[in-house]
Amino acid sequence: MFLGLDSSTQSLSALVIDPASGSVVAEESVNFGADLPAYDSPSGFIPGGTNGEVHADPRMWIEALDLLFSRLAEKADLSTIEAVACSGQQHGSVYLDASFADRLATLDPATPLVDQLAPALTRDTSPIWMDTSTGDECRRIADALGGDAEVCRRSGSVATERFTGPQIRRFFKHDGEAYGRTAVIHLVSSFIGSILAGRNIAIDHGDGAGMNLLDLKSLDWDDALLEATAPGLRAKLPATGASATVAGGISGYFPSKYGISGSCQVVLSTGDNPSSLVGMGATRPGTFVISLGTSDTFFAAMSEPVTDPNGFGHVFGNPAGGFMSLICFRNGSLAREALRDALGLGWDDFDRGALAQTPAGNEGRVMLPFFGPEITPRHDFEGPVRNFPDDAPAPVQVRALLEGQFLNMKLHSQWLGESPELIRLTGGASQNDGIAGLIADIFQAPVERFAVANGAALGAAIRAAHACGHDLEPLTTAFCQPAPDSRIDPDAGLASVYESALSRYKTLLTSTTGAPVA
Ligand code: XUL
Repeated sequence: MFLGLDSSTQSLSALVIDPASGSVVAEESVNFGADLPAYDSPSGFIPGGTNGEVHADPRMWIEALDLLFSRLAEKADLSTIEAVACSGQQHGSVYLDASFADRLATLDPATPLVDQLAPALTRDTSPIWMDTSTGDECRRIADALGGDAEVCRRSGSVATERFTGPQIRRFFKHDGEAYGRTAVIHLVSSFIGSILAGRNIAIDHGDGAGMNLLDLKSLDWDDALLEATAPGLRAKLPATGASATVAGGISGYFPSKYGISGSCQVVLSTGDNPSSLVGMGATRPGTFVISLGTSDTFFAAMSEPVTDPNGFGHVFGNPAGGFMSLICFRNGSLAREALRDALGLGWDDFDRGALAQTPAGNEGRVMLPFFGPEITPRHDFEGPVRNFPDDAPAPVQVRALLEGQFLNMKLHSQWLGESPELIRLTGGASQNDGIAGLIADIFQAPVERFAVANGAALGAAIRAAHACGHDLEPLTTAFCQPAPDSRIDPDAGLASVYESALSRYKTLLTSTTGAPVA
């Protein structure tokens, strides 16, 4: 058996797979808001942050680990787990002093993890991926390197607010003393992995590339980026490593307390998007993944490591080798929910109903679907922009929003220079046939949905098995299958309708933001 964990924004979940039978044998989850109410973080982060700050309490993540294992041990026999790997929300960082390594090495099963590890924190709260507070830091890093194009050439992304390097710089600037006391900085994924391993583990190339610090050519930390970010940073960062690396055996804490096998191996962690690439069976170019969540993400394995000249898209390590693209759209469910609530609709009228009542292309009506600031494209939208009256009937508005979201996605993924052979769709709204069909028509590619909802945890379990000698191909064949009857083929007759819609969308975007769109 192999165990995959995913520490996401809202929950920590676990999934156990048995490669011999090709089945998922156990699944368990801890919801931060509902299960750990003492942290006052109903959605997994501390509400009310100012100046774009969005932080979470890392003690909540530690406490969730004990709770998750206690629940999992009740459900499944953990003595047969051969290896564990972890996935984590990307970019978030945890800051620890020199005592952390000793604390990890001497974990006592009689005392909760949080009591043993929390005293090592040098920063009480962790900035997470939703944080947009580091505009000044990004500019400083880009200036020091001679411009954003150079930061992007080295690290695969322009200096980006939520990325870890700019976040580290902000910490150094605002609390230099605590930065000085910091001995190690982890990503969320490598932090959880280090607790499991009982020692500081390396940061993999998948999640490491989301820091604006990793040189994509050498796959080591980049000295010029380190220097532009904060002093003495190399000494505070774990080493880098390939995702499929066994970091070592599990800490004795987990076998004594939860009966997990004492010979269980810990595989390096990765970010939730690289992990989902594995869990969605999309580690080879040609398959695009679209994940519909709080924010929508788009990612795909890359044939060549090209970068986005406009600086919205990112390049991360593909856990199966090579690279992947990632584009994050902040106005995902956030926007769908805002319009649904504004029109007083239920989900059924919202998607199936409205789409059935309106023609593809919406008779030329277009909406920039941004109910709040957007990162792709980067602009402080204060609400959606329409080329039609804002009191138009609800079905027209809903179609305009959904078409706008996926036209925007198509437009901002063109830098990849690749068209999808297949799209794999995941996340809450993916179950809706109307939305899935719309995506198939806009991208002119078949869309498949999956039986396993948590692609990131599944990807982690598959990575654990892969790093321990199982071939990736049979694992993905066994576990990454679309749900029966979930495939929707595109209507080839709509290709030209959506080509015209894309050019109308581009015109509206250019005239609104004033920025040219490639
Ligand atoms: C990716 C990103 C988000 C988080 C969500 O760049 O910021 O997708 O990884 O967990």
